[in-house]
Amino acid sequence: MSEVPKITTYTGAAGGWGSVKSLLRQAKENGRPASVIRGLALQNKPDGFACVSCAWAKPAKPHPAEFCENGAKATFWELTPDRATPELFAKHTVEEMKGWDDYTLERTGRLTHPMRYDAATDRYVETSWEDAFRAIGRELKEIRAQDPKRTVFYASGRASLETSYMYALMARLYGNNNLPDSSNMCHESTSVGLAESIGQPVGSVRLSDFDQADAMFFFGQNPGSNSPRMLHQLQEAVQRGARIVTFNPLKERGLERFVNPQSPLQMTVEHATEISCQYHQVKAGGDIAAIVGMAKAVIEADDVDLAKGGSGVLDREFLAEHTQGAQAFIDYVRAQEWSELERESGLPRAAMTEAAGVYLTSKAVMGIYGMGLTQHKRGVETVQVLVNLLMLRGNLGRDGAGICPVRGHSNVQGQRTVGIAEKAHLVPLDRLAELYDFEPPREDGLSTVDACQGIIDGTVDAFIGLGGNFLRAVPEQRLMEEHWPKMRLTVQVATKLNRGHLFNGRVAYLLPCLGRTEIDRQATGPQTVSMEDSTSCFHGSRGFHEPASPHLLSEPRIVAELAKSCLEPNPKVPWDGWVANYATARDAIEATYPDLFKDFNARMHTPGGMEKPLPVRDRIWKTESGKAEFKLPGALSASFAEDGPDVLRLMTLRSNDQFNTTVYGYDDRFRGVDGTRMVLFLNRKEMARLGVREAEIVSLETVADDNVERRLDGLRVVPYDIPDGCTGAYYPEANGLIPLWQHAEKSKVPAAKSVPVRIVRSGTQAETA
Ligand SMILES: Nc1nc2c(c(=O)[nH]1)N[C@H]1C(S)=C(S)[C@@H](COP(=O)(O)OP(=O)(O)OC[C@H]3O[C@@H](n4cnc5c(=O)[nH]c(N)nc54)[C@H](O)[C@@H]3O)O[C@H]1N2
Ligand SMILES: Nc1nc2c(c(=O)[nH]1)N[C@H]1C(S)=C(S)[C@@H](COP(=O)(O)OP(=O)(O)OC[C@H]3O[C@@H](n4cnc5c(=O)[nH]c(N)nc54)[C@H](O)[C@@H]3O)O[C@H]1N2
Ligand SMILES: [Mo]
Repeated sequence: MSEVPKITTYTGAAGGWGSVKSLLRQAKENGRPASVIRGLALQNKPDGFACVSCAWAKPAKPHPAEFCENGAKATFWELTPDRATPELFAKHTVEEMKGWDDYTLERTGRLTHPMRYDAATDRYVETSWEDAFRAIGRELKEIRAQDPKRTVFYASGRASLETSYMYALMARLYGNNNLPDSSNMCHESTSVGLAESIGQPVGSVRLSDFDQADAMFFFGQNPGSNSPRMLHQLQEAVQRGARIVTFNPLKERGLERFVNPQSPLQMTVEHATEISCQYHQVKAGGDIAAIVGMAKAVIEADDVDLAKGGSGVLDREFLAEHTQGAQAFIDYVRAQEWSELERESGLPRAAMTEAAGVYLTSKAVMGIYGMGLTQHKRGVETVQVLVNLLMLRGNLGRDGAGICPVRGHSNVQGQRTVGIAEKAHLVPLDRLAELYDFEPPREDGLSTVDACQGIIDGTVDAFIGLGGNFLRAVPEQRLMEEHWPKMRLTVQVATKLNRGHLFNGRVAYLLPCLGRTEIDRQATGPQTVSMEDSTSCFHGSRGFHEPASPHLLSEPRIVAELAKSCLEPNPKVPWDGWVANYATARDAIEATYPDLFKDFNARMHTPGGMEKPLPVRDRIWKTESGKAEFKLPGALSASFAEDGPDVLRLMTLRSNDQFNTTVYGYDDRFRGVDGTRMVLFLNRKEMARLGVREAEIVSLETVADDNVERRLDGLRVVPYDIPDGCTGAYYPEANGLIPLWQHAEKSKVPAAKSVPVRIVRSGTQAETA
């Protein structure tokens, strides 16, 4: 962090030379360009490795360099020359390291040795793998003997299909479905919402649809930072005449204009493509109202057309043959007053009508969305209302049309596909019972929010983390950190040190693993792993770099050793065989899910990916009614916040220089914030109304009457183009402000995008640059 932060206005496009400069800065800090640059050439190639950053689709005909600024940063970050060695841990107590920020913790480099937490000295000390697995196994067995439901098996969305399959099976053999994953904080609103509405828990579009769409509606997703390779598809679409309409409280640069760093011509003249033809700064939590407003304009247009003797603008054939509940939705929409829709969305009627105009004049329409829709009280309903809008004109199961949730972690969708799920009905338990000759637990397990509650209540005794930074990513940080150490056992499988590793159960281990970019050698030679992208295509991935330390084990090996340490041997479960040859683990996946993974080993390196069947593409609806279902929202506001004179809706945001809790640096280029992450965005009108000055240092307090204090100090006020009544701060710094119970009603995704807060003034002024 620099001494004096720089706050400016960024005028450039996304991509372009800014992107190249940022990359070079990372490369320099990384100090190892040759081996890493060799790696970048292999990124997202059919014979290379799947990027460890986002889950965006990987085209069959990749660019020579099929990576983006942030994907390259992720590779650099994993292949850093720095090492967090036992010597580092000998020098610093864990208490001391709690004073380091997220950037400094990960900047210590790759973990090199298995470490045990020693409470007497408050230090991590080196241990051997044998001792670690023996001690962990002892604890896990004892807890299991008392009650297997008191252990939680968390997964961040990065682990491969092979690892994930083994991990989920381990939990079920152990005796629970306690398999929360990062998806519980992310696109669970998608998994629940789409499954109910269209009978498929994932999106319906493939990459090829981007060549055929006439219009794309973007809600609450920021491709410029979070899925930059997607900007290529958007740019190409715009260049051939497709229209993009964006709904986002913030003017995100990637959705405004883009210069493709892969195009020499565009780079020479810095010729930017305007991405969105309309940009609507909807209020946080205002999307249900905005979408209903569009639907209202569509229905009004339909009325007009019918009155003129036309056949209407709705796809009546589709509605009749394929859907249920259309009339109820149309009646609902008619009943909503424009004034209410304007108030709840924060948009004028003309904006909603104009957006509807694009919808009505497009044959193939896509609805694309991210955390701006899913992380709200009514996140599930918001997703479903977007589906309703698409269905009015038959925009499902048609080329160039469909629903497109942009998934986060590189294999988060795949983890669900192969059994990491706390909901028992999502898993073929009978098949597992038959294959492995055991009685799987049938009761639902703990989601992320449930696991947090269990940790606070003391009903969870053990936490196993397969990657991630659970304590930092979840809400209610203060209480979580306070109660976490009461657990009997905590185990973290990780590549780098993070804050979550500094809070430990009575027995605690930090187990270092290989990253996906590294060569994974097992008994039968170097191994490949596989992932599933946002468009439901599976990809093989081969590491290319020498491991960061000779002591690292692969994730499949660690999972297998954990399983063997606490479970009785089962001749049907060849843990060691799967580790010796991951292809045999893929055979097991295929045997469990024959319809999804037919000829998996033979097809996993298909250019563009091996397609998982998506029934919605063929207009097959695996819902209860056998039809696509219109669902009605419980209210027009998606937010917990009840508007009051001093209540603001806080959005917790990602910068362009982070991957979740991993902070690469302090430069949020597109938003003009450099050198600090402790900022609070407010528009000038609100600043005047609330009486706060530019660069004033303020605190935030959550507005909730549950007698829990939630406060964040030291935020610097930054004037910003953001709707009235809304404010923004960075995730994960602001996570302590989110009450655990403020989650999406139906999916339990923490409501991180409109936390009700108020500003508390202390009268301090920051230094300005
Ligand atoms: N470089 C990088 N890439 C990433 C990640 C990362 O941290 N860094 N994270 C990965 C993960 S796990 C995920 S889930 C994805 C996340 O990627 P996104 O889904 O893009 O998530 P966010 O950046 O949290 O928020 C998205 C947008 O929602 C807007 N927004 C906030 N509230 C609302 C609202 O109420 N309505 C609307 N319409 N918009 C709103 C914000 O202004 C922001 O532009 O990216 C993945 N890729
Ligand atoms: N306020 C707020 N909170 C949020 C969000 C938000 O928008 N706002 N977003 C939510 C979302 S969408 C998500 S997905 C979660 C993310 O939650 P998590 O997935 O739990 O967190 P990450 O920050 O992605 O985890 C980073 C850590 O993963 C470890 N790691 C990296 N690579 C590997 C690997 O290959 N193997 C293993 N074993 N470990 C590895 C490293 O130690 C690194 O420190 O956060 C959620 N929390
Ligand atoms: Mo995510």
